[in-house]
Amino acid sequence: MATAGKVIRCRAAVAWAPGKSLSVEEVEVAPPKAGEVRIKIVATGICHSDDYVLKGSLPNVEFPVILGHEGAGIVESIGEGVTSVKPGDKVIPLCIPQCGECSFCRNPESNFCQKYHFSEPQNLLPDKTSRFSCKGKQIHHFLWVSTFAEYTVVPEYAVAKIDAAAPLDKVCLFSCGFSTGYGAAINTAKVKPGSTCAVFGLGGVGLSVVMGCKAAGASRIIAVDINKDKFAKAQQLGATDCINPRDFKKPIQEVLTEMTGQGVDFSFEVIGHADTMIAALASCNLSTGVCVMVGVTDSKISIDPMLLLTGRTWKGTLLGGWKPREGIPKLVSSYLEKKFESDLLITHTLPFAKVNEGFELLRAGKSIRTVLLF
Ligand code: COD
Ligand code: ZN
Repeated sequence: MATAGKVIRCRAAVAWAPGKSLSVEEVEVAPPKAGEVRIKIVATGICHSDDYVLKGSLPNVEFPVILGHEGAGIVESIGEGVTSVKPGDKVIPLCIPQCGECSFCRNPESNFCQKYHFSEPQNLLPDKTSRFSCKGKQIHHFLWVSTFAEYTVVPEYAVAKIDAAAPLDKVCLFSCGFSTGYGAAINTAKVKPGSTCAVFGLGGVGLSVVMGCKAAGASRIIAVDINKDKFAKAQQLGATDCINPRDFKKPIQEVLTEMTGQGVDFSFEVIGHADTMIAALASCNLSTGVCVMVGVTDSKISIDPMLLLTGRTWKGTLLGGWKPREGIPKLVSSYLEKKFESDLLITHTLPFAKVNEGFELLRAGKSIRTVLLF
């Protein structure tokens, strides 16, 4: 492409400081270095985790930064040595890389590549420099993906090549929200046919858990949220019961235990609050129940060890357990075969310039997913 090897000037939403709105600016995006890929982002979703980071709650994120981690685009140019993608390919940038070499990548049971930011900050690219600048200042990358930019640069091992037929304005959700929730049910919990599930939190990620439970053959899916406006969509996607904890005097774990006799077989916390994490754990069968934590909180949790002593399993999940470079393209193929209806998660589509409006819709509980188009 004519831009290969050159700095590209384009729009990006810069988060200059925690707690401030994003500012749509002209930024410079340097060409990819060896082992890197420059991607023209076509569409990006807004995930609650972007808002969580914007508040300054996630460690290892440095400001100013370009956020966004739910994007899809087209390869514009590649750095030296890149072999798995070429200009023109449709791709999804991955917030969890898959280097293919570390012990976790070589373990079929794990999707936690050791190049993920808990081990090595992803504020800068692996050579410890940024490809972004604005008004003479270096801007940080976010989880290496930074999809709130018209062009972004990502290491090759954090890029998944997807089917050329994939609609980018729909499959951008596979970069995080849909894959995380759907995989939490299928891969992490391994929901069994005929089982009973409870899903706490019906945002884009929680509703994807509902879809995963349904696909796995659960016979009862109890959706839990304090916003009753989320119930219609949950039912459309497979929830059999919808309950609002505020409608009950007793704790929701007691309500769920009474509804099911022994507690649910599988529970999922998809909110990111300490109290609902404990409620989700206590809601599952005390002997054989499995509780999966999808949400994150910066507060500490204290639990009664008896909750686990009786046999419950408490698990966490990142990106739904998919090994990203292999799993995400397979999910895109399943989407093209119409195996699930992830499009129903998209409630709003806005031009990129309205990124802050998209965040307001999320905070007000009015959207499930807003997709921004460049
Ligand atoms: N009880 C029941 N429901 C509640 C409560 C409560 N006390 N509080 C809030 N809710 C509901 C809200 O009404 C809303 O419907 C839902 O919980 C949350 O939905 P969203 O749309 O705000 O959030 P999502 O689905 O985009 O994201 C949820 C996460 C759990 C992923 C996110 O908040 C989080 O914890 N992110 C950090 C963890 C992470 O990185 N996960 C990987 C995905 S990026
Ligand atoms: Zn996310």
